[in-house]
Amino acid sequence: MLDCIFCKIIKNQIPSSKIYEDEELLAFHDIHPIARVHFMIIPKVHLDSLDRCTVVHQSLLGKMLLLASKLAKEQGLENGFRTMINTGHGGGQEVFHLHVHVFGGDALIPRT
Ligand code: DGP
Repeated sequence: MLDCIFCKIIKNQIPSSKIYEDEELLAFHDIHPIARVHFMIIPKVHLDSLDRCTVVHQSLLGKMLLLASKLAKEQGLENGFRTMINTGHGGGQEVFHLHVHVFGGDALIPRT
């Protein structure tokens, strides 16, 4: 996707603070953190959102979640963390390239 900001991050066309990279996934810090530690995990293949995923993406989605747990600990979130996948305009999604937010390290806003 030519005009996708996360695709540009993958291609190193715009800078980011990367914490992990393999053939399928990339993780980097959120430019607008909402907690002391806040990073995102994205697939290198462009998928607009979770809504675009099908059964063929099952393994990829599983890898994203397992990586969330591994990286959270590496980033110092031994006591736990929160994950969030905003999906679609109604779900508050701003960047239409699938991403899992992982954040924590402060007192998080209580869920109501
Ligand atoms: P969402 O609302 O779930 O689509 O959140 C998108 C997040 O992406 C938002 O928290 C800010 C972050 N973001 C947007 N542009 C950039 C960027 O160029 N670099 C980085 N590191 N994060 C970005």
